[in-house]
Amino acid sequence: MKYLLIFFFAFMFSYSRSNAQLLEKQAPAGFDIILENIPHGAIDTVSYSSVTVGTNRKALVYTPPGYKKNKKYPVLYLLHGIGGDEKEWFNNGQPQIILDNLYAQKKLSSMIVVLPNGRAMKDDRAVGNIYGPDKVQAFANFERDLLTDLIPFIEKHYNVYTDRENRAIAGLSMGGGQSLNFGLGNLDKFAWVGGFSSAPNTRKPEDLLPNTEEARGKLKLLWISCGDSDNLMQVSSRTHNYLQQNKVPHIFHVETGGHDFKVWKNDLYLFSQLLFKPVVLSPIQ
Ligand code: FER
Repeated sequence: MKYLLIFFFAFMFSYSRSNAQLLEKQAPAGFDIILENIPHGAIDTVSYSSVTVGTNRKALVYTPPGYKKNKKYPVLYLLHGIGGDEKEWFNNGQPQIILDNLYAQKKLSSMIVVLPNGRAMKDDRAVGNIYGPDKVQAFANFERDLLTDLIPFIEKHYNVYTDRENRAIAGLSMGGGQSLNFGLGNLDKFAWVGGFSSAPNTRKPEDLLPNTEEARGKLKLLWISCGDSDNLMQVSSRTHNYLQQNKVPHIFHVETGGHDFKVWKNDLYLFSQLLFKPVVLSPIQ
């Protein structure tokens, strides 16, 4: 009888834990507060030669707590919005705090996170008219810079896996549109794709994913999220509707909030925990 009870409680404990993970929608209080008594990752600034742009370009690289040069890591490329640059996530979202805290709770697979500058033009700072056509075009041009300049640089200088199943791309707003366009447009390069509050640079669903059959077979995770009071919700909802109609497994996560870092930090908290793990997605959500 005693053993039966122990077994029963052990079962209930593991059952509620696994369900809690699936049902979690909001990061707990303190998820983004720095803790002194846990191990911390490190942030480097790197500079790579971009043949695409014809300049040396900067990116930030976060290596996890306990990072070892002789261990191999998967990589998440995490992209900023229209008013940002390679420091936007770092300055406003402090992903290193969120991720350090998740590592301390053993909730993350070890990964390297690269924060690029997604405005691929000679002067890539967010100055002047940030909505100008040359700047918006530069966000599209970043696809080539990423694939042919930045990714090879990272793979040369860090001990990382180079197959699609060990490469993820996600971003906020303009970076969300880039992540969906580049990720779904290059399924041979990315298996994990996330768009947070994706902007109108996101391709129309039929152009974004003409081959839904291929996506069904190749995607490990497709995450679409947006704040419920964000004016850009229509971009995410039309993508979600198309994916649903075409039975492409994905997560559509509606956040409470607008177009801001409160939402994007929560997205990072939830999305990062799914990466580089066996993910069970129900066929339609
Ligand atoms: C637009 C509205 C918003 C647009 C881009 C954005 C290119 C991007 C917002 C952001 O990155 O925060 O019409 O067009």
